[in-house]
Amino acid sequence: MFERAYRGREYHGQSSPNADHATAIHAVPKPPNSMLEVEFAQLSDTGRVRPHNEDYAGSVQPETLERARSHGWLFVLADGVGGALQGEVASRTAVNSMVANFRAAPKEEPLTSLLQKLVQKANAAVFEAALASGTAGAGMATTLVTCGLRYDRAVVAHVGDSRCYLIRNGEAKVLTRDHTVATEHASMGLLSEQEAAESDTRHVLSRSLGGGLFVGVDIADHQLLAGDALVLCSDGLHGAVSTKEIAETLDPGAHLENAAQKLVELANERDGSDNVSVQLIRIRSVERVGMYRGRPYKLR
Ligand SMILES: [Mn+2]
Repeated sequence: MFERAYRGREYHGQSSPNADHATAIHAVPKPPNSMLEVEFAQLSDTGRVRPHNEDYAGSVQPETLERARSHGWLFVLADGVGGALQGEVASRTAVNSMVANFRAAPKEEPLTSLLQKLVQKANAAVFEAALASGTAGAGMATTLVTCGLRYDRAVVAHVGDSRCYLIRNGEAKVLTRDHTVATEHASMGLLSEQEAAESDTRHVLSRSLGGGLFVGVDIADHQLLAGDALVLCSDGLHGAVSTKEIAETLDPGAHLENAAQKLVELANERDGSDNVSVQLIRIRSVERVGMYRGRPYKLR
């Protein structure tokens, strides 16, 4: 059973020289003052039924303190859809586009405007990949959830039903709202939350990357506290594992690699019909700054 559950596991996220396996721990050398310090682990698994893993994840960690302040960290996870191998192409194209453009971004561009642009570029990249592959590419699309970290802020952007959770003081809360037909119907009052959670349309995306030249991106800025954890995941995880269980798995003593493994294992035990991917980010400390017109200044 165990072997079956883990067959076909793949590690993604080979996006930086020090992060070419799933469980890399990212930390910038400690400067004299307190600053943002981040620990990270990720895992992507094919599940027990599907022949391919159409999920894909990547990250960018700053190599220097200066880079931590001018750019920060980027995490991104995508769940591809489309016939044949198109879903895999879509999610990989989107993640690689985000990673490359984050690296190439100008210094100190506010994360909200930067992520907005990067997601639009990733959308265009998937759209073009679909066009380039002709009829085979029809319907090629992907979800995307991404999180940028700098100083004491997390900016979260998403399209589709991949989610970001914030875990603080043992409680998890979803920072994203799924772009699915069921959720849209619930927000219009056509379905109750309960009906939406059980509806057949809960897996039907109302927005995705790659469907057109432009995409509506939901984006929000959150303050971080030391001890917070962020979880990015595909629906293979949140469809099978509850918010409460995610919070419990991420208790402050938990080793991130073990927590990632536990979550994937739990999703596979319960369901296993979909690919399961998770990125776990723990905030060890933050750098508190004030912001004036999008620029940071030191707080005394
Ligand atoms: Mn999925």
